[in-house]
Amino acid sequence: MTEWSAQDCNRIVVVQGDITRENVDAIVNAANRSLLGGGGVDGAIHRAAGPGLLEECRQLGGCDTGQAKITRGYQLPAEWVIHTVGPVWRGGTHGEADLLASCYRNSLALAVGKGVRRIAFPAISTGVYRFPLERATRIAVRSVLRFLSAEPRIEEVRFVCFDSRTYTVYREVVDEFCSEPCP
Ligand code: AR6
Repeated sequence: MTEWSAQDCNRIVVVQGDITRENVDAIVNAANRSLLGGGGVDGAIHRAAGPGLLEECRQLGGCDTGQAKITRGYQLPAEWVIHTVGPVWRGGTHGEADLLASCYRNSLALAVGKGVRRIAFPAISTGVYRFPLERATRIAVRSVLRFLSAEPRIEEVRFVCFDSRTYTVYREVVDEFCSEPCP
């Protein structure tokens, strides 16, 4: 049985680019449990948002893996930043898949609570945290499609891929999940 419809698929967009430039209501940060910044997309978001973001993050008391917290976007085009902590890949036997799915679900739930209609995600855990890209992408796309199928208030979810390999894999997975079923 299909868990999502063509309309849900139409609310997903895959682009290659820099998430800090995204003109959406909220962008998601692939943070660490301290929420005090780091490298990769986290570093880029903090640089682009300016010092106000770190100041607000200091008040949050960190975040558990798989959970998410929300702040303002400061100097970013996005009004909100949703900070989520992906799992570090440890071979796949430490609940990594479920934790990664929770990142997407919890981020979207926070977004809905703030009235966000357009949101952009990076490829959480696939950089420094070494989650295998194809597996992570399938979890990301499946979790988002499931959420969208139950939640009409999110109009657009953008997957912002920094490099061309990530972009290609996302395109393939979205095409696979969203192709018409065989008659
Ligand atoms: N826009 C979109 N995607 C980006 C950008 C950008 N500006 N910069 C990098 N990426 P990573 P993780 C991609 O390592 O694996 C940090 O130090 C990147 O190419 O940023 O979840 C945190 O503080 C990759 O595809 O996040 C944590 O300690 C994806 O974003 C740790 O890294 C995720 O790579 C989190 O590791």
